[in-house]
Amino acid sequence: MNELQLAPIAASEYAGEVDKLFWVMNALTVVFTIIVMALIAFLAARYRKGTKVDRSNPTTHNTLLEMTWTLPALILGLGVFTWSSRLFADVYQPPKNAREVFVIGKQWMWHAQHSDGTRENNEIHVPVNNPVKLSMISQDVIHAFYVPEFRIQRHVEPGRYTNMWFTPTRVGKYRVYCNIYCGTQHSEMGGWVIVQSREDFEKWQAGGGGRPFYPGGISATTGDLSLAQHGATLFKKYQCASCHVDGPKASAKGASLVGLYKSLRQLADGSKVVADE
Ligand SMILES: [Cu+2]
Repeated sequence: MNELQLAPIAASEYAGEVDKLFWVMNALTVVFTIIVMALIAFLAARYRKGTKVDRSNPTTHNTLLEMTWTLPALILGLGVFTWSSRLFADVYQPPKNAREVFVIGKQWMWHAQHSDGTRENNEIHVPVNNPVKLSMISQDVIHAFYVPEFRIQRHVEPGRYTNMWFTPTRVGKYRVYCNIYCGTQHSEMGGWVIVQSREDFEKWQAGGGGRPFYPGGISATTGDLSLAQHGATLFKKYQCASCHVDGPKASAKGASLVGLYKSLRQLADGSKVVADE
């Protein structure tokens, strides 16, 4: 890899968009810095003490000049604001066809589970050119999942799911960093996103994927069940069905949970929310 490169390679669709914004903002900054510096130098030289210039009747106001520098600056500023806030919002709105991967952060490792039940530690295998949605939660303190080549980062918090997504565009291995200080071995809390061609990914999946040994913790109980199957086990174990009955016998004790996930529900105050993760 080129030692002198200014930024890591762009390996996701989002990375390309972030880089465009980054370079445009840099270019604008450089252009305006040059204009201001040149004017300072020119005016300082022209009006320095002792030079023979007309100092009578100095200009105090010039509307045209003021508009010429404030209006374009306002438009450019609002343009950059709109552009960047769109990008910012975009990373939290995964497309419907995204592959979902659940990520658990804990001191000091990343644990991933694919929706088919395949599990991995400190590695996430994904196929190239396919959007991937990460649903993340922490088992202990606040962590942050960061992949520089994808230009994405988000906090991973205990007791609350956070999401983000990316579409990898290049086959390769990309480092995952924990990007918020989370304890003694924070700097060792890393991993890899392994982007494979579709064929290689299918081979990897067919071969059973990761399924690593996992010492203790949340997923030790899940075996090779998918999250939905694991949920069904819990539903039976805690006898949720004694209140949350489905069908004609539905009692007033608890609402039916059939089809709950991703449906629109009305809350007691009348507002409506999607029952998500
Ligand atoms: Cu961490």
